[in-house]
Amino acid sequence: MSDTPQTPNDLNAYWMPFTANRQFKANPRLLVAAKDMHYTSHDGRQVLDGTAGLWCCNAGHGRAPIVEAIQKQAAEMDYAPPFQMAHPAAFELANRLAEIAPPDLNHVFFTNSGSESVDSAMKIALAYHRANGQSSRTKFIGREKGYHGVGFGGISVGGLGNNKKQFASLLPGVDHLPFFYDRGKQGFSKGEPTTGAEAADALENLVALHDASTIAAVIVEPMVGSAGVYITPTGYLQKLRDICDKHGILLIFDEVITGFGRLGAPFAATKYGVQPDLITTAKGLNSGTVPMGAVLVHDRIHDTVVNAGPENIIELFHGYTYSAHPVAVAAALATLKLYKDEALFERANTLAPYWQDAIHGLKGAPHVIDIRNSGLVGGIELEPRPGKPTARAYDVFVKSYDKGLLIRTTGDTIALSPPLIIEKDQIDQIFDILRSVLSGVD
Ligand code: PXG
Repeated sequence: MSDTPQTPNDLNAYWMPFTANRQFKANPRLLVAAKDMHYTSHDGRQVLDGTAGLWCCNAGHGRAPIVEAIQKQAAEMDYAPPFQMAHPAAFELANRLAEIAPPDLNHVFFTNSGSESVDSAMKIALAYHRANGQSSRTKFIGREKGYHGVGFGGISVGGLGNNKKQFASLLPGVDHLPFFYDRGKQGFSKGEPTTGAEAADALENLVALHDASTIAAVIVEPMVGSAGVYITPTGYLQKLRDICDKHGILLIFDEVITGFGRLGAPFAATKYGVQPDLITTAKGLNSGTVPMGAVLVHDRIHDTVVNAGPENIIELFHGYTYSAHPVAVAAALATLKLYKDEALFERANTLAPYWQDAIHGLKGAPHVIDIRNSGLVGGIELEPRPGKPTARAYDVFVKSYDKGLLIRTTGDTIALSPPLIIEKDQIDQIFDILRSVLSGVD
């Protein structure tokens, strides 16, 4: 037993993720309720949700059809084992996802998070090449600034130094594409930058370096989320697709953030008309209500792995106790229905020009050095305080919260991704608060 008193209000035992624990616990921000576009804070204030929780509550909070589906499922059947057993709704959900997925991505592997989706997709890519008689294809190509969750696979292909440096050696056989962003040329682009697609040509250099016969897959976020909201230049993703096709390399889109309407379409792949071989998802899949992720898999990959051996042999030695958990599945089915009934992906697309005008209205506000947007996502980059990176953005985050707005900051960039049910006056409110906060920070 530790000597630490374990009283209900003691904040000590909970080791918070991706948080400055001592700083937070000295001045905690606790959320106690959520409905539609707002959180309620522990001191009873309404806080406008500018981030859909953490890029996930795309349908808004406390939506009755999702809540009821979760309650009903928990009462009817809490759990069903997913290995050599199943429950009917899991098949139903896979079919619903295949319906909205890009063409030929008709198979679904369920996970419980984005990190698990990434590791699953990487394993599926390896299993595919092996079943296809190309077991020398074992390397992965990620990209500088990529965020692919926190599993060892994900941090290896990821391109954020802070997420790797504490954890010694990672996956071997990984290389990274250079980042595509150039503020001088792309700064203050409205929507997709029109320059920078040629950064994808670096994939040819990596293929020459490693030889195509050793490369399993390329994994990229079709819009860089966590690292600071960088919108992919027009034509970049198609170039990656073409180079991958030329060399028999699989292309994985990590759509944990961009999936389910964030960019005004079911997936970024749909919006940009570029076909990946695998898509990783989580977050918006059930609007963040129950932990869940999924990998959408091309027919060719599924069929090659599943048809590789005799019928009584398990084809993929991979899965999770909670794959297709009944409560998560029920939440996802209700969420997908809500997205459809309220046409929320179209709504995001329709609101996007208003959002774009509103966010670019901050050009010229104190400290703002770039503004980036697409669909209902936005990044506002601030000039860092000399010698104190992230400090200014952190102040903006705290002051915004005090004024009733939840934002996310990453480095010195404010990241915005509101629920897709946001109204125009709430968009105005976000930028009014930010304008006044930016004027008040040094
Ligand atoms: N891929 C991408 C593209 C993500 O954005 C993950 C994988 C991992 O998902 P899980 O469910 O394992 O967390 C993510 C997660 C931020 C932030 O500050 C973003 C994420 C997670 C935590 C913080 O922007 N995205």
